[in-house]
Amino acid sequence: MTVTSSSHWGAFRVSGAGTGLRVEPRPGDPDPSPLLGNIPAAHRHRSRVTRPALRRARAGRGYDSFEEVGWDTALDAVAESLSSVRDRSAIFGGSYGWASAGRFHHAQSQLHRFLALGGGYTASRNSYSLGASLVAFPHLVGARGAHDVIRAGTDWPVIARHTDLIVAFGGIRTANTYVTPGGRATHDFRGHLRRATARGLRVASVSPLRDDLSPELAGDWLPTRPGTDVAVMLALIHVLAAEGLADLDFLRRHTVGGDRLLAGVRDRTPEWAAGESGLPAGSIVDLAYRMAAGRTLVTVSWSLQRAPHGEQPLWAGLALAAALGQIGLPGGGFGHGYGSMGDVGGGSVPYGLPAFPQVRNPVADFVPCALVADLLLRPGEEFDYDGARHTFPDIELVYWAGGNPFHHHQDLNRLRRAFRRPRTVVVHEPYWTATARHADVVLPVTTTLERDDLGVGRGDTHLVAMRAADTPYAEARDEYDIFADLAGRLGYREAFTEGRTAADWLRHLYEGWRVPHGLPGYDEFRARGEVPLPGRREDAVLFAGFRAGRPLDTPSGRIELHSATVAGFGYADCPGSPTYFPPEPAPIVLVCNQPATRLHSQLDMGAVSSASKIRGREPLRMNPADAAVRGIADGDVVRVHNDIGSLLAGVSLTDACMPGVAQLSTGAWFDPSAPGVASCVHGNPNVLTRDAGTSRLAQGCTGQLARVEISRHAGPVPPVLAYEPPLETT
Ligand SMILES: Nc1nc2c(c(=O)[nH]1)N[C@H]1C(S)=C(S)[C@@H](COP(=O)(O)OP(=O)(O)OC[C@H]3O[C@@H](n4cnc5c(=O)[nH]c(N)nc54)[C@H](O)[C@@H]3O)O[C@H]1N2
Ligand SMILES: Nc1nc2c(c(=O)[nH]1)N[C@H]1C(S)=C(S)[C@@H](COP(=O)(O)OP(=O)(O)OC[C@H]3O[C@@H](n4cnc5c(=O)[nH]c(N)nc54)[C@H](O)[C@@H]3O)O[C@H]1N2
Ligand SMILES: [Mo]
Repeated sequence: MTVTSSSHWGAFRVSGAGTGLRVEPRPGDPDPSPLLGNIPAAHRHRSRVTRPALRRARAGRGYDSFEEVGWDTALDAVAESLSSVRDRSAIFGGSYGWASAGRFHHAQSQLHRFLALGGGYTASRNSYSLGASLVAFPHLVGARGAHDVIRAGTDWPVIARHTDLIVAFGGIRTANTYVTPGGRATHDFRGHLRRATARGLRVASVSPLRDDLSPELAGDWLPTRPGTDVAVMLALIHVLAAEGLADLDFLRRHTVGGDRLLAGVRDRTPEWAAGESGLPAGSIVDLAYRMAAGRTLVTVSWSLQRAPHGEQPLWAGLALAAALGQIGLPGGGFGHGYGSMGDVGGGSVPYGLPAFPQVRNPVADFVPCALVADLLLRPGEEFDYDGARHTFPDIELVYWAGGNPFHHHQDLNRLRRAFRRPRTVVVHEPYWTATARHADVVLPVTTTLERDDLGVGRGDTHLVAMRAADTPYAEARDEYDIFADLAGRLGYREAFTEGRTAADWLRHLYEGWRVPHGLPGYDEFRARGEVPLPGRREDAVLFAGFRAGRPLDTPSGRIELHSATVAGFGYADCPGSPTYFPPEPAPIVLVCNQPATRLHSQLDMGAVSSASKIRGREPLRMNPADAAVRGIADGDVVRVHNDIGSLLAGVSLTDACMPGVAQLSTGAWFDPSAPGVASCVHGNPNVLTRDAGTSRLAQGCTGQLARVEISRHAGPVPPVLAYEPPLETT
């Protein structure tokens, strides 16, 4: 039997079962993701959690082995821990992470509904993806404008028709665009790029890596030191102003702070920016002229804001687009994240999608998600966030379902210390991830291949009827059934389930949603396997309404190139106008970008991810000149280290990395099994990243860059043990 399923990297078809499971792309997908190749080997991999497991308390959380128990024993233990917490703010249920595609069995939605109905929990806000953007943009362009910049930017077909030049800070990386939260049935991204290129679009890719510019695009690589984009942006504005190319009328009518901006860039010369960025002054001058000569889109990738002072490249990029005066014109102006995610510029439908209903969380306490270690280590202390001071609650119980903080957070050794603090840590996982290893109770959950669901992502073209392809692995259960049983033990099963099984909910959610869209009934939808979403549009032009006279919802109604509100917060690390903060010098800047071979840490044991490893380690790319002076040869195992931690990786030499820059993607499963050799012997870069927020304004994640030294690893190379379940052997 062949069934339809979906993932964050796209819809697909499954046949066979067990170790004979086969995956094929969805027939209608013109450009399916290579990541589908990770699914079969991961399905019944030995790293799956087979039975509920309790930590044998000996050396401490993250160091101990586990004992398998029955479901009743495990659920009794979780229910007992939940009912013994002092007050509900002592439960941290932020549980950040991507989990899997599927609108109903979405782990966060399941957990948050369960915890909220039980009395609430300390939540987390924003995302690792857009920590600075989600807080900064509302000040710059208003809350509605921020939504439009982040979720409803100019669509690709408009760019393909109108844009002459994209100035892409952080490039346009095709590998990232296969991914959209919830998935995407139709990957049309590269098609848009080819059509745009054929019409004459050119891209200036300002980036430390040559291959951040997709091969489908024509243009130039402008190699730039990481963290120096704001210097280049300010110098471009300097040239526009000095050469009479700036649109003073646009600045006057549509912004506040235009005069201050132009005064502030007087000494931001191309020569000055060249010293900061490594980009020759002549290239900056030339680029400014090209920008003014046609329809130009300035885009800033999400990666730029995942760094110290990540608010600034957003603000300076917006200021650059404003100085050019094309904001609101088709294919011109400003954009955010073209090449970061598949839904950016990827169209939209004017209505909501079916989802498991949520209830209000009665607890008001929260942290920005990237402050998780501070939350656990600093109870009762205060933190700054977006103009206010808040207090870290005292967390007794951490409940995580659908995320891997020991993949995603910075300074993993510090996170290990933080995870030792609470009384109880409960983790739901299909796999023995590093996070599961840092729990007291691990509950095995099904994967999407083992349950029915509704599959659809932001900006998607179809709603997919996801069907179970196989039985649940060993004793794994659906999150829904786990939470229903826990709610039963705690006296609120009926409130959680509303008397429905998972199958009842799927029918109910679909039926309650489909009628106004003229879609077939549930049984026919399931039989067909998918339905197209009616009313899709792909003609959005960001800020067209604003240019035509509709004010933004900022205090001034205009784009705030100077924000009195932000200035009023008095943050030295985020003043009231775009400001250049020079990055700290380092022997090598390590770019810790998204892996092209998997989604984050998911399915790292799959075929595509495994094939990329070098001597069993995550590949690190570096420039041959940097390698030569360090006596490093292609294929060597290297030790990457700084004052925060160290790791082993396998080296690939390439001039796609500019000198002084190396690249090591995130997501190799954290392996601290040989601490005498390195903090991680597998190559997870988060043992090297500093655990600090972008600024007091947004407190966003800063994991994109690390400052490191690299040397050849001379000693024996320890085995990677990250996939071996930490079970008690008796
Ligand atoms: N250094 C550095 N670090 C970064 C970044 C960076 O640029 N540099 N990027 C950051 C960004 S943008 C992000 S979004 C984060 C991503 O961080 P995460 O979203 O935490 O990473 P994932 O590997 O997707 O983790 C999802 C986990 O959910 C599990 N899972 C899958 N399906 C289910 C399910 O149905 N139920 C349950 N309970 N679990 C399930 C998977 O096995 C996996 O362990 O990483 C961040 N970390
Ligand atoms: N295949 C795959 N796709 C994914 C994901 C995945 O895990 N795998 N994750 C998804 C998620 S959750 C997110 S949030 C998005 C993230 O989307 P992004 O944050 O945009 O993606 P990254 O790949 O981390 O970074 C893109 C590029 O930015 C460049 N860069 C880094 N620092 C600087 C800098 O200071 N200046 C300049 N000019 N360039 C810099 C790097 O060279 C890097 O290759 O990707 C999504 N897409
Ligand atoms: Mo992300």
